[in-house]
Amino acid sequence: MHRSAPKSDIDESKLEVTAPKTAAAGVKAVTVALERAVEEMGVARTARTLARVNQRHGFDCPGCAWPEPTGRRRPAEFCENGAKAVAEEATLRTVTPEFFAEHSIDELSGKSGYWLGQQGRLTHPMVLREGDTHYSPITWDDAYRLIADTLRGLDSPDEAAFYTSGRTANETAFLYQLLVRSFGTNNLPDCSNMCHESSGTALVSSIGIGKGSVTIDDFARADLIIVAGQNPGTNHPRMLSALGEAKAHGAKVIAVNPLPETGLIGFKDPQTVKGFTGGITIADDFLQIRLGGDMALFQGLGKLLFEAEDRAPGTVVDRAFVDAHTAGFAEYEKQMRAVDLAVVEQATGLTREDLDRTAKLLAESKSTIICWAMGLTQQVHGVATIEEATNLLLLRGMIGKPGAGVCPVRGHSNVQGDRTMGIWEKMPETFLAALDREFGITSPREHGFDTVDAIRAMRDGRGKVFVGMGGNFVSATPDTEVTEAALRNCELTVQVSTKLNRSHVVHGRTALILPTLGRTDEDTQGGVRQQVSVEDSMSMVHLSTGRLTPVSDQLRSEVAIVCELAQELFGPEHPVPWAEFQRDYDKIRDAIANVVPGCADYNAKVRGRNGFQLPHPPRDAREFRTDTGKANFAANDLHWLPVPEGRLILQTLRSHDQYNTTIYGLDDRYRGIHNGRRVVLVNPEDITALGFAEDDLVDVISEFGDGVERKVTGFRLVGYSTPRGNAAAYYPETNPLIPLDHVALRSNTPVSKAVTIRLEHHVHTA
Ligand SMILES: Nc1nc2c(c(=O)[nH]1)N[C@H]1C(S)=C(S)[C@@H](COP(=O)(O)OP(=O)(O)OC[C@H]3O[C@@H](n4cnc5c(=O)[nH]c(N)nc54)[C@H](O)[C@@H]3O)O[C@H]1N2
Ligand SMILES: Nc1nc2c(c(=O)[nH]1)N[C@H]1C(S)=C(S)[C@@H](COP(=O)(O)OP(=O)(O)OC[C@H]3O[C@@H](n4cnc5c(=O)[nH]c(N)nc54)[C@H](O)[C@@H]3O)O[C@H]1N2
Ligand SMILES: [Mo]
Repeated sequence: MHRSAPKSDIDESKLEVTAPKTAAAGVKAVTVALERAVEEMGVARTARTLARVNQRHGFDCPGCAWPEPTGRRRPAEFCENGAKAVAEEATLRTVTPEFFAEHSIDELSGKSGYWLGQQGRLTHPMVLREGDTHYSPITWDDAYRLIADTLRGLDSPDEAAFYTSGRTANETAFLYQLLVRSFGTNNLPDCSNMCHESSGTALVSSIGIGKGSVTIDDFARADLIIVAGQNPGTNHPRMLSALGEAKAHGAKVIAVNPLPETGLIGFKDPQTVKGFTGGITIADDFLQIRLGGDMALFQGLGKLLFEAEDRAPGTVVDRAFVDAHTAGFAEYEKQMRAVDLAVVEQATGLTREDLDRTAKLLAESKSTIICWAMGLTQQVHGVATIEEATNLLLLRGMIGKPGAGVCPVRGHSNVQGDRTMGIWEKMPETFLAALDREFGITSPREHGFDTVDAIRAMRDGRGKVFVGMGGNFVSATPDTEVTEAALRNCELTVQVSTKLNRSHVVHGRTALILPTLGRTDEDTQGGVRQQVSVEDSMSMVHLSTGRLTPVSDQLRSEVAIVCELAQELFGPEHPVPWAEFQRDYDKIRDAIANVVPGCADYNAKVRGRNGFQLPHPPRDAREFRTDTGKANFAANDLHWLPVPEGRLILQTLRSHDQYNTTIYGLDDRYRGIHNGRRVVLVNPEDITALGFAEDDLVDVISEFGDGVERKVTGFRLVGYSTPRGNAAAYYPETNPLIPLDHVALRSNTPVSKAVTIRLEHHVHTA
């Protein structure tokens, strides 16, 4: 069997900075992907695994939520970072009971998240009881009993919170929320609360459904694609192929970003022969916007579109669409006409020429798509910003027509599916009623905790049990010190995980680690191989089948864990057929078909060639199920982020060598950062103006006005192309800087992309 030694921990003194790359992907991406894969899993397992990523009879890539093409699939339908995601999971390194006997919690809590993740796959259920210094093995039955006893001992089911990360498959997600609601709470925080919650909130209000309205085929039909607040070269690399194809059909692509992200600016498709030789520039235009300036940009463009309509009446505003399908147009028009373009220039850092050029493209476009990700959602005014983007499309009649629409590009591979299956602290009454009808249970109706509220509850002693279905709650959430104390306050923390992470070493008085199968692992129940299903960013649902032999016979599937726990918790008389669900996942899908809208005949449809597409009324029929029965123009007051004197505004983002809190390696190749992660990217003129020099070691202090000093130390200053007054640094190292109460209005999403900071010279302490 192939095994390689885990890597040693990060030594930031080895950090190197080189010039950022001008083109993404290409041959280098292929070699990096293969090297990582072979290192983790050996040649044979690499070949077996990578050949099945995103193929019709293979497994869904555990990387991002970008859809697979509907037509011919290429033999390698994955990217460098997908291959890293697979290698990370399919590694042959293991974390065994011997490992835990050797390393105390105290020791492990001194290690970086990178080191923890590199140790390998978890192999056995482990427990840490009050006063223990080390985790020790526990049987599955004892683990379930411990959880069930603790849950039953609570004063109220609302004292427990059940988190979900977006890798969980539909079948698990459906059963997990069923367990939680049967238990009696809606406390279902999920990673989406920190991710696209702002998109969902805005889109439900504007068009009546919180999902994107385009399909992958629309990309080839669009003539204008705006990519705002997103770094696809790193986080959705296969999207670059779709953008490349759109360009081949004549589309123009505009990147709106404070950073000149590699890939948008240059791209070599590793999957085509041409990719090995030349490359193309994806973005025809790059608007280097200031952090938090997008709302101003979209409003400025709105104003310019009305002015263009004045110059050539009947050519810009899609009157027929506006009259037939929308509400609130008059107020929106009034608001836009009052926009002050001088303020827009100040807020965005863009010139009048930039605005005019973009408005002209919008006015002339016959089919426009607007894509976005965390750069828009993780802002105080993220919801309003997305509404403004949607306003522009509504004005031009760009929803529910080929080649046009809204495209929030999701993060985790099944984060959208989890929501469809009921993972939400405030599912609508129709869903809860259907659930109750199907199973004869009574779901609670009071809304539960989202992620931020769950942390507040645990901090204040109102939350006593935390269960994590995947993810790394402690590292993914803001205000690390507060969150860690909140988790430590719990009576019991339970993590269903594939790999070791910080949420295992920052724990409640009693803690459990339940090791589970991943996407790539074969899942057999009662001797029969099972399949699960997932939904991508464009509402396509399809099956995923793992084929690898699990690294330990102690691993249980997430479905099995939920079903076994439910039987322990509820006893044999419970109306939900948990044992039957565990034996045959088709039975779960039959129940999903009865409960979840759009899922009728799920088992048959999901086995279709490309799976099936969930209904989307605006996309399918220009039907808008909003409070007005029409698409709503939103009228918002303008907000933007002036930079206080002597301060910077910091965004926290991903390197090219990580998956959220999972650090694959220390090489952010595209941005020229190597062998380390503690860097702050700042405009060189700001570095000088603030009295520093490039390469200085600094401490970063965030200022929220609540009297708390939030600080991270020993970061290297790197001069980088970003607007004056803006800075960037990696997450999760900078999460201690993000105040828990610094949240987006209406979506309660932590504001990870706009933290006011000041820098101080770092003083070495021995
Ligand atoms: N390899 C890999 N793939 C991933 C992930 C990963 O960690 N690694 N994570 C997955 C997940 S869960 C998600 S949510 C997605 C995240 O995908 P992205 O949203 O692309 O991720 P971030 O690294 O947070 O990058 C945010 C981008 O927005 C820009 N930005 C920041 N603030 C602003 C702003 O105010 N305005 C504008 N216009 N732009 C701004 C940043 O410069 C950056 O390019 O990727 C998914 N895919
Ligand atoms: N500052 C800052 N904070 C952020 C963000 C940001 O941009 N800036 N982004 C936010 C976003 S968009 C998101 S989505 C969240 C991510 O938050 P999470 O989803 O909670 O975090 P991940 O790092 O994706 O979780 C990784 C862990 O999941 C477990 N895991 C992996 N695969 C599986 C599986 O198949 N099953 C199970 N049970 N476990 C598995 C492994 O143990 C691994 O350690 O972070 C948010 N936090
Ligand atoms: Mo995400």
